[in-house]
Amino acid sequence: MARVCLIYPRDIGLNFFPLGIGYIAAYLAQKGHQVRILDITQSELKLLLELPRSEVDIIGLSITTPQLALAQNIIHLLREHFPGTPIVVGGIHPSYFKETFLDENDADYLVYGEGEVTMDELCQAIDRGGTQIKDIQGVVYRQGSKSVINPPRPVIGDINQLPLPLREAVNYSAYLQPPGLIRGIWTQRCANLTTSRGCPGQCSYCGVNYIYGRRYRRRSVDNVLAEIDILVERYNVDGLYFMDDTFLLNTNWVEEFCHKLVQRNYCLRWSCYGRVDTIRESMIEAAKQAGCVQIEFGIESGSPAILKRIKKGTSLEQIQAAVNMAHDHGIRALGSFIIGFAEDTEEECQETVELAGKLGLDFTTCYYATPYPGSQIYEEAVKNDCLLEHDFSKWYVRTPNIWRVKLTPEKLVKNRLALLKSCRLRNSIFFMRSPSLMFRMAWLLATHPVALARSILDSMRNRCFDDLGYYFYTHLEGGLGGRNL
Ligand code: B12
Ligand code: SF4
Repeated sequence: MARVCLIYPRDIGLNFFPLGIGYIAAYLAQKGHQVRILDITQSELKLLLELPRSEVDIIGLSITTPQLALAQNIIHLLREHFPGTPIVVGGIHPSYFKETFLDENDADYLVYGEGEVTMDELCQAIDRGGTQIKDIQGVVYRQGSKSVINPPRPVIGDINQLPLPLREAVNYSAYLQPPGLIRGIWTQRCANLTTSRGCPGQCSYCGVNYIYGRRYRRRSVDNVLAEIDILVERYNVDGLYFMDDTFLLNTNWVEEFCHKLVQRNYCLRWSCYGRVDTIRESMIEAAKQAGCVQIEFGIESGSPAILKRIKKGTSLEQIQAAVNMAHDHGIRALGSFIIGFAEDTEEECQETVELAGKLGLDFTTCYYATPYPGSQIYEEAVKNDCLLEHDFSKWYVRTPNIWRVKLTPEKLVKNRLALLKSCRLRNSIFFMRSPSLMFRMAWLLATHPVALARSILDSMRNRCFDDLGYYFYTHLEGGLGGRNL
């Protein structure tokens, strides 16, 4: 069996436990491999040099598009310090670029799609001397100067069979530091987890289905509760952040889960993502009783025409009803909007700005439409030769000129600022209602002057001081360290 080191390139300061790597690690450990996890920012790259060379047979890296630049730096360093050690890449970015990734980057193998079973089979094959790799579904490998793409692997049918993410491979308490993940709520130890894979939606800007497909697979209620038992008993958590793309789906499941969670009497407070068209009164009532304090809705637009074009499948009535329903049950409603899809007109953007102003959300975010690889709009942008920025390291959902759209960057900036302005008071109240978050922000600002200066420059460059906090966290690099053992 192989000794595997899985690396998570952490490009943002946010302290989420990397669940993808955690699941791969758990599956490999279950199959008898020895696994360690390294979660590193750019400024922590020296940790790579501390890895004992003789104890690592295979290195795996998890890569989404925002993580690409840091991942490339890591691969470069690994090649110098671990010559001859096979490097495997996985995650949505290499999965999408499976035809070209190995040619353009110095990695040996690529696992595309859902990674657990493929990575185990690949590690076993490498351990046996590299034979039979051609028979492993979901792998891309090099043969001479070309990449060979093996057939895809079907997704795992019953995800209850997967072992729980290997949190014990890291200093997990460091991921639970205050202010926790539920913004503005006093949870001291908040854990992230996921209960499902895939999403039945087909939003044109989203890449989720590229990895998991449209079939929604959900763990059983008891399987999820067993994970929560461990989180409470072993790590003493008091908050949960469900990272499912759509947690509030299937009323029966949510209600059963909530009722059983209440019986546990853990008094946890939790947050989740929801679609405005799948929530139901009884579901929200049960969620409230079980400790739900916050629902994040992807609202995206106030224009019915845009909602249709991006295949969101929701209506303005459903949006308002969902926000009201959350509020009626004392649950905070957060919403995110997107401005600047290819065909958006000025009038349609105005409708979005107006809706954001009147919805009464507790916290509002707004980004520019960004055609991430894996999404339908990326395919269209490439086909129509609309990409203006080809260097992924410059891609920010807060940068208005990644691709050419109908509206000029100036108009996009103007509309986004107008939207954020209309929500600034509520956003500020939301932020200020969290003393722990305020205290921590003030402390970080004072102790990281370089990150502060760089974030002010970024805000000026992108003409939006609402984003100062985001840029600051982005530049924090290692300031929230201590995650690795
Ligand atoms: C939670 C989440 C976040 C969180 C936390 C992210 C984090 N770093 O942990 C927050 C809110 C911070 C976030 C932010 C953003 N996110 Co996000 N996020 C997600 C979400 C919903 C879940 C991620 C997750 O935990 N998945 C569960 C695990 C189990 O799946 P997984 O990581 O994909 O891993 C599996 C496979 O990919 C593969 N695999 C992964 N790594 C490896 C490594 C090896 C070696 C192998 C063999 C296999 C393998 O095997 C794993 C198990 O099967 C995903 C959507 C999704 N469902 O994945 C989007 C997603 C990853 N995010 C996305 C985007 C665009 C963003 C933002 C740019 C959005 C924004 N508005 O700012 C930012 C960028 C942040 C950043 N710089 O990284 C896109 C990425 C698209 C792309 N091409 O890269 C996704 C896919 C959603 C989408 N709309 O398309 N995100
Ligand atoms: S944006 Fe949300 S609802 Fe739409 S496909 Fe992606 S995960 Fe599903």
